[in-house]
Amino acid sequence: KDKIVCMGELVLRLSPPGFERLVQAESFRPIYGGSEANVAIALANLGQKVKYITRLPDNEIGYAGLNNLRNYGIDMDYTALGGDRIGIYFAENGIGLRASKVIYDRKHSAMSQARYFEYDWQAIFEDAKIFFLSGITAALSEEGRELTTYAIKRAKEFGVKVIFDLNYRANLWPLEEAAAFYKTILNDVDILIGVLPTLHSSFKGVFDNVSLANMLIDLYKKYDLEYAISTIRTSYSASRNSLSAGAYCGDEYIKTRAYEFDIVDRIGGGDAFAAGLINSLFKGNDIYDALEFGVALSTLKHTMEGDFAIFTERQVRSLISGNRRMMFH
Ligand code: KDG
Repeated sequence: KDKIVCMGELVLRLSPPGFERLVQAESFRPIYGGSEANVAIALANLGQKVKYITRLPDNEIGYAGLNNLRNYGIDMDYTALGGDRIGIYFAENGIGLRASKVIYDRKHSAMSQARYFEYDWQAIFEDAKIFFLSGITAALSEEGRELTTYAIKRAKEFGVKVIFDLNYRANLWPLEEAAAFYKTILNDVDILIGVLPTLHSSFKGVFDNVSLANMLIDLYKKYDLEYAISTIRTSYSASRNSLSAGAYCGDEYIKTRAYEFDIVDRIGGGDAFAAGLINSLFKGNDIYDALEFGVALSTLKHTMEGDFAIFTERQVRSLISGNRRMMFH
Protein backbone atom coordinates (compact mmCIF):
# COMPACT_ATOMS: atom_id res chain seq x y z
CA LYS A 1 0.00 0.00 0.00
CA ASP A 2 1.65 3.19 -1.10
CA LYS A 3 -1.07 5.71 -2.01
CA ILE A 4 -2.55 8.71 -0.26
CA VAL A 5 -6.17 9.51 -1.08
CA CYS A 6 -7.50 13.07 -0.75
CA MET A 7 -11.17 13.88 -1.30
CA GLY A 8 -12.81 17.28 -1.63
CA GLU A 9 -14.04 20.03 -3.90
CA LEU A 10 -11.69 21.48 -6.49
CA VAL A 11 -12.58 25.15 -6.65
CA LEU A 12 -11.62 27.85 -9.09
CA ARG A 13 -10.04 30.79 -7.33
CA LEU A 14 -10.39 34.24 -8.83
CA SER A 15 -8.08 36.88 -7.37
CA PRO A 16 -7.51 40.47 -8.46
CA PRO A 17 -3.88 41.36 -9.16
CA GLY A 18 -1.63 42.18 -6.21
CA PHE A 19 -3.38 44.02 -3.42
CA GLU A 20 -6.32 45.30 -5.46
CA ARG A 21 -9.67 45.12 -3.71
CA LEU A 22 -12.51 43.04 -5.17
CA VAL A 23 -14.65 46.16 -5.58
CA GLN A 24 -12.15 47.80 -7.91
CA ALA A 25 -10.91 44.77 -9.86
CA GLU A 26 -11.12 44.80 -13.64
CA SER A 27 -9.44 41.46 -14.05
CA PHE A 28 -9.08 38.24 -12.09
CA ARG A 29 -6.42 35.59 -12.33
CA PRO A 30 -7.96 32.11 -12.43
CA ILE A 31 -6.08 29.51 -10.41
CA TYR A 32 -7.26 26.41 -8.57
CA GLY A 33 -7.77 25.77 -4.89
CA GLY A 34 -9.82 23.71 -2.48
CA SER A 35 -8.39 22.53 0.77
CA GLU A 36 -7.95 18.85 -0.05
CA ALA A 37 -6.68 19.59 -3.57
CA ASN A 38 -4.08 21.85 -1.95
CA VAL A 39 -3.03 18.98 0.28
CA ALA A 40 -2.90 16.62 -2.71
CA ILE A 41 -0.68 18.96 -4.71
CA ALA A 42 1.70 19.67 -1.84
CA LEU A 43 2.04 15.91 -1.28
CA ALA A 44 2.64 15.20 -4.96
CA ASN A 45 5.39 17.83 -4.96
CA LEU A 46 6.99 16.08 -2.01
CA GLY A 47 7.10 12.91 -4.09
CA GLN A 48 4.04 11.09 -2.76
CA LYS A 49 1.65 9.04 -4.91
CA VAL A 50 -1.71 10.73 -4.59
CA LYS A 51 -5.25 9.98 -5.78
CA TYR A 52 -7.69 12.87 -5.67
CA ILE A 53 -11.41 12.22 -5.46
CA THR A 54 -13.79 14.95 -6.57
CA ARG A 55 -16.66 15.67 -8.94
CA LEU A 56 -16.40 18.09 -11.84
CA PRO A 57 -18.71 19.16 -14.65
CA ASP A 58 -18.51 17.00 -17.78
CA ASN A 59 -17.34 19.88 -19.97
CA GLU A 60 -14.19 21.86 -20.80
CA ILE A 61 -14.27 23.70 -17.47
CA GLY A 62 -14.28 20.38 -15.63
CA TYR A 63 -11.56 18.91 -17.87
CA ALA A 64 -9.37 21.97 -17.33
CA GLY A 65 -9.53 21.33 -13.57
CA LEU A 66 -8.74 17.65 -14.10
CA ASN A 67 -5.77 18.47 -16.30
CA ASN A 68 -4.40 21.00 -13.85
CA LEU A 69 -4.13 18.39 -11.11
CA ARG A 70 -2.88 15.74 -13.54
CA ASN A 71 -0.03 18.10 -14.44
CA TYR A 72 1.15 17.79 -10.85
CA GLY A 73 1.22 14.01 -11.22
CA ILE A 74 -1.98 13.36 -9.29
CA ASP A 75 -4.06 10.33 -10.23
CA MET A 76 -7.44 11.77 -11.29
CA ASP A 77 -8.87 8.53 -12.68
CA TYR A 78 -11.47 8.23 -9.94
CA THR A 79 -13.06 11.64 -10.46
CA ALA A 80 -16.79 11.62 -11.16
CA LEU A 81 -18.04 13.80 -14.00
CA GLY A 82 -21.44 15.48 -13.82
CA GLY A 83 -23.33 18.48 -12.53
CA ASP A 84 -23.56 21.97 -13.95
CA ARG A 85 -20.77 24.05 -12.49
CA ILE A 86 -17.42 24.19 -10.77
CA GLY A 87 -17.35 25.91 -7.37
CA ILE A 88 -15.72 29.34 -7.43
CA TYR A 89 -14.25 31.59 -4.80
CA PHE A 90 -13.06 35.16 -4.97
CA ALA A 91 -10.06 36.02 -2.80
CA GLU A 92 -8.80 39.48 -1.95
CA ASN A 93 -5.32 39.69 -0.50
CA GLY A 94 -5.09 41.69 2.72
CA ILE A 95 -2.13 43.61 4.05
CA GLY A 96 -1.30 45.21 7.39
CA LEU A 97 -4.54 46.31 9.02
CA ARG A 98 -6.72 45.29 6.07
CA ALA A 99 -7.75 41.64 6.42
CA SER A 100 -7.91 39.22 3.49
CA LYS A 101 -11.37 38.45 2.22
CA VAL A 102 -12.96 35.35 0.67
CA ILE A 103 -16.35 35.30 -1.07
CA TYR A 104 -17.82 31.98 -2.16
CA ASP A 105 -19.79 31.40 -5.33
CA ARG A 106 -20.19 27.65 -5.16
CA LYS A 107 -23.83 26.77 -4.42
CA HIS A 108 -25.08 23.75 -6.43
CA SER A 109 -21.56 22.96 -7.62
CA ALA A 110 -20.81 19.56 -9.16
CA MET A 111 -19.05 18.39 -5.97
CA SER A 112 -21.86 19.54 -3.69
CA GLN A 113 -24.12 17.06 -5.51
CA ALA A 114 -21.68 14.14 -5.51
CA ARG A 115 -23.22 10.83 -4.42
CA TYR A 116 -21.28 8.05 -2.77
CA PHE A 117 -22.44 5.44 -5.31
CA GLU A 118 -20.69 7.28 -8.15
CA TYR A 119 -17.27 6.05 -7.00
CA ASP A 120 -15.48 2.70 -7.06
CA TRP A 121 -14.35 2.67 -3.41
CA GLN A 122 -12.58 -0.65 -3.66
CA ALA A 123 -10.35 0.66 -6.47
CA ILE A 124 -9.83 3.90 -4.54
CA PHE A 125 -8.84 2.40 -1.19
CA GLU A 126 -7.34 -1.04 -1.90
CA ASP A 127 -3.78 0.31 -2.35
CA ALA A 128 -4.11 3.32 0.00
CA LYS A 129 -2.43 3.91 3.34
CA ILE A 130 -3.91 7.31 4.26
CA PHE A 131 -7.24 9.01 3.54
CA PHE A 132 -7.29 12.77 4.02
CA LEU A 133 -10.48 14.78 3.98
CA SER A 134 -11.89 17.84 5.67
CA GLY A 135 -15.08 19.33 7.07
CA ILE A 136 -15.60 21.43 3.93
CA THR A 137 -17.29 18.69 1.88
CA ALA A 138 -19.78 18.12 4.71
CA ALA A 139 -20.45 21.86 4.85
CA LEU A 140 -21.56 21.93 1.21
CA SER A 141 -24.78 19.90 1.31
CA GLU A 142 -26.68 16.92 2.70
CA GLU A 143 -25.07 14.86 -0.10
CA GLY A 144 -21.67 16.08 1.06
CA ARG A 145 -22.35 14.91 4.61
CA GLU A 146 -23.52 11.52 3.34
CA LEU A 147 -20.44 11.22 1.10
CA THR A 148 -18.10 12.15 3.95
CA THR A 149 -19.64 9.62 6.33
CA TYR A 150 -19.73 6.87 3.73
CA ALA A 151 -16.17 7.41 2.47
CA ILE A 152 -14.75 7.34 6.01
CA LYS A 153 -16.55 4.04 6.74
CA ARG A 154 -15.24 2.46 3.55
CA ALA A 155 -11.71 3.67 4.25
CA LYS A 156 -11.84 1.99 7.68
CA GLU A 157 -13.02 -1.27 6.06
CA PHE A 158 -9.89 -1.25 3.92
CA GLY A 159 -7.66 -0.52 6.90
CA VAL A 160 -6.81 2.99 5.66
CA LYS A 161 -5.82 5.60 8.25
CA VAL A 162 -8.31 8.50 8.31
CA ILE A 163 -6.94 12.01 8.82
CA PHE A 164 -9.65 14.64 9.20
CA ASP A 165 -9.14 18.40 9.25
CA LEU A 166 -12.14 20.21 10.75
CA ASN A 167 -11.53 23.14 8.38
CA TYR A 168 -14.49 24.99 9.81
CA ARG A 169 -15.80 27.63 7.37
CA ALA A 170 -18.14 30.12 9.03
CA ASN A 171 -19.51 31.32 5.70
CA LEU A 172 -20.62 27.82 4.75
CA TRP A 173 -22.48 26.63 7.86
CA PRO A 174 -23.23 27.59 11.46
CA LEU A 175 -20.86 26.26 14.10
CA GLU A 176 -23.57 24.30 15.97
CA GLU A 177 -24.48 22.41 12.82
CA ALA A 178 -20.82 21.74 12.02
CA ALA A 179 -20.07 20.55 15.56
CA ALA A 180 -23.10 18.22 15.51
CA PHE A 181 -21.81 16.67 12.29
CA TYR A 182 -18.20 16.36 13.48
CA LYS A 183 -19.41 14.36 16.46
CA THR A 184 -21.05 11.77 14.19
CA ILE A 185 -17.80 10.87 12.43
CA LEU A 186 -15.05 11.34 14.98
CA ASN A 187 -15.21 7.77 16.26
CA ASP A 188 -13.91 6.64 12.87
CA VAL A 189 -11.20 9.28 12.63
CA ASP A 190 -7.60 8.38 13.52
CA ILE A 191 -5.92 11.78 13.43
CA LEU A 192 -7.81 15.01 14.00
CA ILE A 193 -6.44 18.37 12.88
CA GLY A 194 -8.00 21.67 13.85
CA VAL A 195 -7.28 25.17 15.04
CA LEU A 196 -7.55 25.51 18.81
CA PRO A 197 -10.18 28.27 19.07
CA THR A 198 -12.37 26.44 16.55
CA LEU A 199 -11.86 23.16 18.33
CA HIS A 200 -12.86 24.81 21.52
CA SER A 201 -16.07 26.35 20.28
CA SER A 202 -17.04 23.24 18.30
CA PHE A 203 -16.83 20.99 21.27
CA LYS A 204 -17.65 23.04 24.28
CA GLY A 205 -21.12 21.49 24.42
CA VAL A 206 -19.61 18.02 24.42
CA PHE A 207 -17.27 18.54 27.32
CA ASP A 208 -18.67 20.74 30.02
CA ASN A 209 -16.32 23.25 31.52
CA VAL A 210 -13.24 22.30 29.58
CA SER A 211 -10.61 24.91 29.05
CA LEU A 212 -8.97 25.66 25.74
CA ALA A 213 -5.77 24.11 27.03
CA ASN A 214 -7.51 20.82 27.82
CA MET A 215 -9.44 20.60 24.57
CA LEU A 216 -6.93 18.49 22.67
CA ILE A 217 -6.53 15.96 25.43
CA ASP A 218 -10.28 15.65 25.93
CA LEU A 219 -10.87 15.04 22.25
CA TYR A 220 -7.96 12.63 22.16
CA LYS A 221 -9.50 10.56 24.95
CA LYS A 222 -13.17 10.77 24.04
CA TYR A 223 -12.71 9.70 20.43
CA ASP A 224 -9.79 7.37 21.03
CA LEU A 225 -7.67 9.32 18.55
CA GLU A 226 -4.14 8.48 17.57
CA TYR A 227 -3.33 12.20 17.67
CA ALA A 228 -5.33 15.36 18.31
CA ILE A 229 -3.45 18.16 16.60
CA SER A 230 -3.82 21.90 16.45
CA THR A 231 -1.97 24.65 14.72
CA ILE A 232 -1.33 27.66 16.94
CA ARG A 233 -1.31 31.01 15.22
CA THR A 234 -0.73 34.52 16.44
CA SER A 235 -1.75 37.07 13.88
CA TYR A 236 0.10 40.39 14.21
CA SER A 237 -1.51 41.81 11.10
CA ALA A 238 -2.99 40.54 7.82
CA SER A 239 0.57 40.19 6.57
CA ARG A 240 2.49 38.98 9.61
CA ASN A 241 2.04 35.78 11.63
CA SER A 242 3.65 33.50 14.08
CA LEU A 243 2.91 29.81 13.63
CA SER A 244 3.53 26.65 15.60
CA ALA A 245 1.63 23.43 16.28
CA GLY A 246 0.80 21.15 19.19
CA ALA A 247 -0.45 17.59 19.54
CA TYR A 248 -1.68 15.19 22.15
CA CYS A 249 -0.58 11.60 21.90
CA GLY A 250 -0.29 9.11 24.70
CA ASP A 251 0.03 11.14 27.86
CA GLU A 252 2.17 13.72 26.22
CA TYR A 253 1.61 17.17 24.82
CA ILE A 254 4.15 18.06 22.16
CA LYS A 255 4.71 21.53 20.78
CA THR A 256 6.87 22.69 17.88
CA ARG A 257 9.04 25.76 17.55
CA ALA A 258 7.28 28.91 16.34
CA TYR A 259 8.20 30.70 13.13
CA GLU A 260 7.45 34.39 12.70
CA PHE A 261 7.09 35.54 9.11
CA ASP A 262 5.66 37.98 6.58
CA ILE A 263 2.72 36.73 4.56
CA VAL A 264 2.45 36.95 0.79
CA ASP A 265 -0.71 34.82 0.61
CA ARG A 266 -2.20 33.06 3.61
CA ILE A 267 -4.72 30.87 1.75
CA GLY A 268 -3.75 27.22 1.87
CA GLY A 269 -1.48 27.65 4.90
CA GLY A 270 -3.48 25.14 6.94
CA ASP A 271 -3.48 22.69 4.05
CA ALA A 272 0.29 22.94 3.74
CA PHE A 273 0.54 22.07 7.43
CA ALA A 274 -1.66 19.00 6.93
CA ALA A 275 0.32 17.94 3.86
CA GLY A 276 3.65 18.30 5.65
CA LEU A 277 2.38 16.31 8.60
CA ILE A 278 1.04 13.53 6.36
CA ASN A 279 4.23 13.41 4.29
CA SER A 280 6.37 12.91 7.35
CA LEU A 281 4.10 10.32 8.99
CA PHE A 282 3.79 8.43 5.71
CA LYS A 283 7.58 8.14 5.57
CA GLY A 284 7.58 6.54 9.01
CA ASN A 285 8.86 9.54 10.97
CA ASP A 286 7.59 10.21 14.48
CA ILE A 287 5.01 12.79 15.47
CA TYR A 288 7.69 15.31 16.53
CA ASP A 289 9.13 15.32 13.05
CA ALA A 290 5.67 15.37 11.45
CA LEU A 291 4.60 18.47 13.37
CA GLU A 292 7.87 20.27 12.66
CA PHE A 293 7.69 19.37 8.98
CA GLY A 294 4.06 20.54 8.78
CA VAL A 295 4.79 23.89 10.40
CA ALA A 296 7.86 24.45 8.22
CA LEU A 297 5.96 23.66 5.00
CA SER A 298 3.10 25.92 6.10
CA THR A 299 5.55 28.72 6.86
CA LEU A 300 7.00 28.37 3.35
CA LYS A 301 3.52 28.33 1.81
CA HIS A 302 2.82 31.78 3.25
CA THR A 303 5.73 33.13 1.17
CA MET A 304 4.19 32.21 -2.21
CA GLU A 305 1.10 33.28 -4.09
CA GLY A 306 -1.68 30.80 -4.78
CA ASP A 307 -3.28 28.03 -2.77
CA PHE A 308 -0.62 25.41 -3.36
CA ALA A 309 2.58 24.75 -1.41
CA ILE A 310 5.14 23.81 -4.02
CA PHE A 311 8.32 22.85 -2.19
CA THR A 312 10.60 19.86 -2.14
CA GLU A 313 11.48 17.77 0.90
CA ARG A 314 15.03 19.20 0.81
CA GLN A 315 13.79 22.79 0.86
CA VAL A 316 11.57 22.10 3.87
CA ARG A 317 14.35 20.23 5.66
CA SER A 318 16.77 23.09 5.09
CA LEU A 319 14.37 25.53 6.76
CA ILE A 320 14.02 23.12 9.71
CA SER A 321 17.76 22.70 10.05
CA GLY A 322 18.29 26.45 9.86
CA ASN A 323 20.35 26.19 6.68
CA ARG A 324 18.26 28.78 4.88
CA ARG A 325 20.76 29.65 2.19
CA MET A 326 20.50 26.06 0.92
CA MET A 327 16.84 26.38 0.27
CA PHE A 328 16.75 27.42 -3.32
CA HIS A 329 19.87 25.69 -4.61
O1 KDG B 1 -7.72 26.09 2.89
C1 KDG B 1 -7.82 26.81 1.69
C2 KDG B 1 -9.24 26.80 1.27
O2 KDG B 1 -9.99 27.57 2.16
C3 KDG B 1 -9.44 27.33 -0.12
O3 KDG B 1 -8.67 26.60 -1.03
C4 KDG B 1 -10.87 27.33 -0.55
O4 KDG B 1 -11.47 25.07 -0.16
C5 KDG B 1 -11.67 26.23 0.06
C6 KDG B 1 -12.71 26.56 1.02
O5 KDG B 1 -13.72 25.89 0.95
O6 KDG B 1 -12.56 27.45 1.83
